[in-house]
Amino acid sequence: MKRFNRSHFRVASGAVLAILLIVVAGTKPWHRGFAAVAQAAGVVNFIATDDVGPWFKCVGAGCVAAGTESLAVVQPGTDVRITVGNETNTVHTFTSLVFPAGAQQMPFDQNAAFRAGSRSVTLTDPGLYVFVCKVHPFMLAATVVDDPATAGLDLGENISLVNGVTVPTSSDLATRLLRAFWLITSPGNYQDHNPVTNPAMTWNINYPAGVPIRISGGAVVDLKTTLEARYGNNLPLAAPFNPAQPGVGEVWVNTEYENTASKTKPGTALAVDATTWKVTKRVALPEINMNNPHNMWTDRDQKLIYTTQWFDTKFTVFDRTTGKLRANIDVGESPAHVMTRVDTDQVHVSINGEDNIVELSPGGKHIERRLATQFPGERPAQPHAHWMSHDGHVMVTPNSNTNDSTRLDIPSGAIVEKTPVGFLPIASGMMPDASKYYVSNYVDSTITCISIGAPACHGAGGPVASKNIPLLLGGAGLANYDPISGTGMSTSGALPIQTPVSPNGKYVITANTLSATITIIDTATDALVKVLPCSAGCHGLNFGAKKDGGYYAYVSSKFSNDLIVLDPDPNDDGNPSDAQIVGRVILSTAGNDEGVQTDDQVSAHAGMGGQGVLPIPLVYNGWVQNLPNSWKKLLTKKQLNPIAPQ
Ligand SMILES: [Cu+2]
Repeated sequence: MKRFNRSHFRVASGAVLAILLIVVAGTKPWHRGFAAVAQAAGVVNFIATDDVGPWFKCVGAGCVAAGTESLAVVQPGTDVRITVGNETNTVHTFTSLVFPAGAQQMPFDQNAAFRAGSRSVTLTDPGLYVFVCKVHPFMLAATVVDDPATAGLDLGENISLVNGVTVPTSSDLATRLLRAFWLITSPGNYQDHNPVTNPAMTWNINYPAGVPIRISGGAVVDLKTTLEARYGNNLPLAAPFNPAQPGVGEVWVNTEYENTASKTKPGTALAVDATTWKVTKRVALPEINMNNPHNMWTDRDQKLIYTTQWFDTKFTVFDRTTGKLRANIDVGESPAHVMTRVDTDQVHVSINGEDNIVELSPGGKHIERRLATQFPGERPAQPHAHWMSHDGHVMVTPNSNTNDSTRLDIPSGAIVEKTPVGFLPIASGMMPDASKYYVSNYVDSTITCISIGAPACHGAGGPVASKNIPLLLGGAGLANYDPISGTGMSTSGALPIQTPVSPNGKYVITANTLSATITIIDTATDALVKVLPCSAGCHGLNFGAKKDGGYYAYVSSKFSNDLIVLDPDPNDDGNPSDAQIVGRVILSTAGNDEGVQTDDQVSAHAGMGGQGVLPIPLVYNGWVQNLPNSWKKLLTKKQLNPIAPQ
């Protein structure tokens, strides 16, 4: 089915998009070569892996070697098939993220993530199809269904995102997603901020050369030329620098993509000293082949590190000082986030591939209870990053499989409320007084504010029970991205992930992965007030104490090896409009690893894959009051009682 929408083509021919009019004449050699390998009506196979980059790896006929192992080009009528087998240790979904507008059998999805076997769908209409795993949304597979009768690879006239947003393939949003595909699926394209291994301090994405693509209005343009004209290449990278004011304690980061020599699965946990700003410890746990450690928390005494293995079924505990393994137990498929209950010090782990939160004994050695995240008979919620209240009584979950959020009463385990949110909710953060909470909606690029008791979200006419806060589309001044021209992306948040509320309850800070920006919402208005630049694949965010008062927000990025130190409120007046980046720590120790305590040697992707961030000591209301005195004495009175009247 071919669509020709003249209004879209007129938009595309505006000055900003003049590059698209550089029509590539004739049939390109690459296109002829592609046509020869293009799979005729048949099957193209992707297999799920736990490896960095080709998480959905294309195997066999139809796969195209174009600087990525996750791309296929096929003829109309081909089945695309995903197999979850022995190259991964957990469940996945194979879900439409992008497809040609109106394409048959789209969007494609499953009722629940699956552990073994195959799922397939027939791709009939020419155009670009991108599939994602809803559990691990950086897993991507792309297939172009090419009409052999037309010149260039057919991306289709318009593409739809799974949430309904539809744009021409000539649009900024379409080409930005293409750029993100080459970035994400090829680790050679990640940002190396380490001056030792990247002395030029530039960042290059290798796109395949000589690939004509056919976009809106039948225009045929060169892929690499178009992407480089729009987004540049060999861009300068920010150099590392230390904050002038030290932090307190240390900052742990899950460098989920760092490979080490003695194990086959990726991922380490690194500790950064918040005074020297150097990596001091690396924990790879080769004895258990630790697999994609994703998120961390600690016990009351701050002596243990709890971490999840997101591409596995294991929850793992190690000693914070020595790095020695303490426990490694089966909790369920794709454990994602972990927090503790302040009144009991029990440990709560979200079972992202299933339907519950598991409650473990203090120290994390035994499973004591499972808290269901949906009512009986409902689809499994597949909760990702839950949050818990200052008194240990309230838990909220973002449910990636059901586009809603569950609020639980922790002591009884009862579901109190389920609230619809946006598409693919992924993370949450809660006010220090448990008056309201915030859920980031990944595909919609929005935040939902949800009141816990009386209406506490700020609407135009006063308090409201819930509120949708745009980060990308429909805002004024900020969050007013134009998906056609691309203006406004740097002052928006696209594909938001972690979104904690500051310990004093004044603001919500969100890491946005597609826009590579950090967005700040003022909780007094529930409006976006500030946007700052982040690194490629901006993902993890948590608050730690700044020495002598105030907080730092530490921000990790998946496709980069730096950790950003953000001072959200330098003058500590509660207003984050003066927020600024005050430091950039390099997580790669290549060329500078003397004195790093480690249990394995880095073999690839040094310092990459920044996801969970855990500053020690914990500074959130409820947790900070439980710290041992040895930690308390390093904090100010205000930091020890973050919402007490001053
Ligand atoms: Cu997955």
